[in-house]
Amino acid sequence: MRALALTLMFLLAAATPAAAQTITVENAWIMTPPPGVTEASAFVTVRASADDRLLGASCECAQRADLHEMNMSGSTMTMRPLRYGAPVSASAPLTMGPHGVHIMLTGVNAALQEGQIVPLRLTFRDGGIVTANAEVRRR
Ligand SMILES: [Cu+2]
Repeated sequence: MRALALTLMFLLAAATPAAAQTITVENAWIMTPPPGVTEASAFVTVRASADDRLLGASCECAQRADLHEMNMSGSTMTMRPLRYGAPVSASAPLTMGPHGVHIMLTGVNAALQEGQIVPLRLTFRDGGIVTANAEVRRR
C-alpha cells in the first residue's frame, strides 16, 4: 500500500508542467499609502526562464489588485489598466516601477503600515501562482 502511494506521488510530480517554467520574483514592495488613502501601488521584478505573461495579482491587504501602466501623453502621466496582463520575457525581466507597470491596490486594509511584510500573489499564464513577500516602504 505504501509503495502504491509513493508511486502515485511520483506520477503526480512527474505530470506537473510547472517544472518547465521557473519564475523568480524579486524586490517586491508596496509604496506606503498616505494616511487615510485606501489606494496603494505595488511593484515587483519578475524573471522567467521562458516567455510568459503576468495575468493578475491579489493581496490579502486589499480588496482588489489590478495591473496598471503609466504612460506619458504629452506632458501628462496617464494610467491605464492592462486588461491582458503584462508580458514577461525570458530575455529581459519585467521591472515594475512608479512610472511604468504597477499593481494598483484598491480598498487597502487600514492596518497596512510601513515596515510590514505582506504576501503578494501573482498569477502567471504558464508559471501558475507565485507568492512574493512585499515590504511596505516609502521608496
Ligand atoms: Cu494604477
